[in-house]
Amino acid sequence: MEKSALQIARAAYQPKLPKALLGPVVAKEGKPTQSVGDQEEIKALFPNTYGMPVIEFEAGEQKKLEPFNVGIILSGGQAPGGHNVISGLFDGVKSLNPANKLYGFILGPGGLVDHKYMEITPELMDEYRNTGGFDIIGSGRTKLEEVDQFEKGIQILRELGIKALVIIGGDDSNTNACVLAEYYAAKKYGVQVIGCPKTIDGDLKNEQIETSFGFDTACKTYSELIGNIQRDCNSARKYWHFIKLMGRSASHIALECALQCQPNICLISEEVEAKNMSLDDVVTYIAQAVAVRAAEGNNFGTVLIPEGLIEFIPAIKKLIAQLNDILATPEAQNLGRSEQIDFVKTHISKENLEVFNSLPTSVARQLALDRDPHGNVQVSLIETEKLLSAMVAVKLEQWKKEGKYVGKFGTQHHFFGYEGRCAAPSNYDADYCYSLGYNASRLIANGKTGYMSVIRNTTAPAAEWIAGGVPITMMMNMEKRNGKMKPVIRKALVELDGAPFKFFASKRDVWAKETAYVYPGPIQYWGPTEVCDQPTKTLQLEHK
Ligand code: FBP
Repeated sequence: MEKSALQIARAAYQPKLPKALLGPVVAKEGKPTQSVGDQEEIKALFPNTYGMPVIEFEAGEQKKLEPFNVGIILSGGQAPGGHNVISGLFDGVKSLNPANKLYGFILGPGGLVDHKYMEITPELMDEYRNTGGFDIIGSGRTKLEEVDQFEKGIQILRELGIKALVIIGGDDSNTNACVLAEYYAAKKYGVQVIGCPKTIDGDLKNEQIETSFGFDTACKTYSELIGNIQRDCNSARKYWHFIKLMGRSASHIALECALQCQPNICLISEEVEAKNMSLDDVVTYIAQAVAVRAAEGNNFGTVLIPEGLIEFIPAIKKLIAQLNDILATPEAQNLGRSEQIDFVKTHISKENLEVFNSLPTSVARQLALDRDPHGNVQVSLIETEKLLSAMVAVKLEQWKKEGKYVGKFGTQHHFFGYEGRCAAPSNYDADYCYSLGYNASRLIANGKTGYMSVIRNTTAPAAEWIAGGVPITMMMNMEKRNGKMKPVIRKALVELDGAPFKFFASKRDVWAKETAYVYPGPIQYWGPTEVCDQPTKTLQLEHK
């Protein structure tokens, strides 16, 4: 594989580890834990993995272990740093015994079920250290939830002598990891399952998990691009740029980019829901900002839009909930696409039908059609940025007719998501991911299963980071998925009383009116620590 000069230099970077992981460790166990909600139901569903203690590693003596093999799976959307989780795990496993082997299952959880795998050799590993992407073994969105899949999995795990499986994924994939851990524990199959918190969306976080990996690099990449657009915007002074940002339901990415770039407007879906705003309220809010800036001669600006916005407009949320139930029925599942739309139209309530019919056809179609394997609406396919700018144009035209000055309204549209998912990991993600992987090897060595690898205190220098494990059941509650109540990891949405949102809310009126843009520039890998090693603004504000 031919490499760029940056890739060659970056390959030599040795990621930092928490001090506790630099030598042999012992596991210090805390008190028994409880799930965040629905304790009785979760306990009944996970009798073998419920209530386990939180673990923190300390320097100590490592028990002698027979050689063992480990399997790894990358699950779901790509996130910068995945290769470093693998290299951390690889180095950790080899440090315990050089004869230990690491196997990667190809193209996600489906690789385990279909017995598609490869050994990760030292040469192969060296090709991918500190690089972005998941291409070393590929990723996929197959949902691991059927006994038949677990049984096919155990066949290949036994064949390869695999003692533990590490699943790198978001909330849904880690939920599946926990279900698998419980199943193997109940059957006494002797295979441990460990999860690792991944997703650019930043919504896999809680009291124990500070952030999911990839969020840092993805946000810095989008912020570079938004900064570049803002500079262009402030140079030409003739366009309003509508920028949609990935992040699925949660608005963490949009909020972090707003904190980094100070755009004129950033919508936060969670706030739209809390304030019970309609689509028209959102449009009016943007149009007002456009008119205020126009009055000052500024016919340009930037609007950041979280990709899940549509789902959070209360009337549309209600509609989606009913569509989900209808689409999950066997009757609907057996229909073709166009028949499905007619079917839902005749089965939804009158109130929801009105909302459905009021939406532009393309949005209505998207809401009524495909779900991903976990039952989520595929929000990345809805062009909210175009929908909003078109509706703002109509509103401004209407105000103009009423005699209000609205200036000129030229627009450009962007959607940033894939641009950041495979970026070369920032120093933060390179170190964080390597530590998560290395730490997973210590959880395995200590016989743990049903745990998520966790590294905390990450706003401090890496040496002071805290390494350990959290039982996955601790993060669970019951939620409706594909029409049924299921145990799932609770998704972390933007908290409106949290420090990052409060800081943003205290500044946004000034940013809306003035041109207060910040241009963050590209991620730097070498140089002063205040330029190269800073975590996200979200994390910094949360830890203040
Ligand atoms: P994960 O939750 O699997 O990490 O995926 C994140 C994400 O990038 C979302 O932000 C986005 O909505 C989705 O994946 C798009 O996925 P796909 O490319 O498979 O359609």
